Amino acid sequence: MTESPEPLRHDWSEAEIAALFAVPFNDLLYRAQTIHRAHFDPNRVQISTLLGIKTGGCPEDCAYCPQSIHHATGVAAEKLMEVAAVLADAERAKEAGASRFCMGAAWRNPNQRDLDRVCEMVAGVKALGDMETCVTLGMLSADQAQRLGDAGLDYYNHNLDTSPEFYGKIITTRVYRDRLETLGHVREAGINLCCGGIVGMGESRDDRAAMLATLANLAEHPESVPINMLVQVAGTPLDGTAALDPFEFVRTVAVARILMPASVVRLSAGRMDMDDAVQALCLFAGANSIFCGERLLTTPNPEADHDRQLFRRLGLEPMKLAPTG
Ligand code: SAM
Ligand code: DTB
Ligand code: SF4
Repeated sequence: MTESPEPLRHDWSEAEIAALFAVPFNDLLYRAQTIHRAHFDPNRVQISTLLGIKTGGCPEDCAYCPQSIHHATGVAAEKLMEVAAVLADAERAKEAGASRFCMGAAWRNPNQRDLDRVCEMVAGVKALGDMETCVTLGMLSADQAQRLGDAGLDYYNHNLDTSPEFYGKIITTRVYRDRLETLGHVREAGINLCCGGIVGMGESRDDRAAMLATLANLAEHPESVPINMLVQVAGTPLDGTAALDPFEFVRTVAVARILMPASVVRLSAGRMDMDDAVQALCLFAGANSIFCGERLLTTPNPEADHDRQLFRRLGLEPMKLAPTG
């Protein structure tokens, strides 16, 4: 914490953000790291663990997603997991050092019966102690968001994924406004927002800038901003998309850090396709959260042991939860 933080801004223009993307790499990273240090301990990284509690069979047609019924990816449609099995997994995550347990369901939106069970899961994970909860279930009504809040949910993940302009090229079964509406319901319920997107889907730099502008210009910045690198899965329409220059990914992280200085930025999906040096650059550029554990929802993630070694080599420590009560 080296200098006093400037006030958070919510009036970024796309041109200003495009100009940031164009800054020489070293200057951009220096600026991002300087801002990062004003808000966070630069050597602490938050660790989340992810579990798919309901996998496959999703009616939405997101072009990147292996869980959509519209794409033949070989991911089988499963039923919502039992509460006890989820809690056993959460216990393991806690022992492995996770400070947040994230549960994802391949739904367009939850029905009331399923939501009851997810609320039980949230309450059960909270009762283990020392771990925050996050769920991502698709669209929510105001009432559903409230019920999750009442169950003690800490974070709701709902990504904008890309720019408003590019959105229709990636998803046709819902519109950008639907996402923004759910984000509003989550906010009204007093739940922290985890909201970011995916890069490497064939979008332009302007699209990346426009997505970050939308996030940064929300009335309040999302507390958590996952930046995913597309994980290409055979059978999805985006399989075979030209790979993004890894330095452009690092730039996206740096710009997110500059625009949303007090938010935790997550180096999210896609680490299997990044070497350790690129990940280290992302962590220098302002990313301070990762998913640990060898599986994301349906695709592989680095082995826990590999991440432990990476932390050791970089002198990083897991971020501790703020004391409650
Ligand atoms: N069905 C809910 C929804 O879409 O809101 C929740 C689960 S969905 C799998 C959560 C997020 O995972 C998506 O918004 C997207 O950002 C990310 N995701 C899905 N497939 C991905 C992939 N192949 N590569 C990178 N991120 C992906
Ligand atoms: C997010 O932004 N990334 C996570 C989480 N939110 C739910 C999901 C990544 C999924 C990657 C593809 C898969 O494993 O199926
Ligand atoms: Fe369904 Fe979510 Fe996958 Fe889209 S990203 S197909 S909504 S599981």
